[in-house]
Amino acid sequence: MTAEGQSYGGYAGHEVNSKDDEGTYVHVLRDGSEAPDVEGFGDQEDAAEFVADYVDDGEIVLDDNQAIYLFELSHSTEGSGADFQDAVVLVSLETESSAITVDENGEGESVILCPAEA
Ligand SMILES: [Ca+2]
Repeated sequence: MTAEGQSYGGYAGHEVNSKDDEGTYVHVLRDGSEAPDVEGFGDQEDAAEFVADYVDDGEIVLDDNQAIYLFELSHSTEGSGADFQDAVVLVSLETESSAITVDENGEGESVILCPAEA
């Protein structure tokens, strides 16, 4: 997943990719992760405010199929401007399986059952 900031102060918009930039411009929070502890730049909200609904006792609480991505879209991960709330994305992966099975009908012909009959 890619997020791009608007251009500002002579800088072009910064494109940040959740895979390529993980650990630098992107932090991924899973169930049990420490809640973010970084102040919002200027009068912006702290990253923790954005994920407050998913924090209990200082820890992130998510289902196993969920993750929260915190994007920093400025051009630096240092200093007060790097507040990791320029884009905050909750991802919930669909876990219901939709396997297709092949079975035989009463006449010995292969038929596809969809959705699967377990
Ligand atoms: Ca910000």
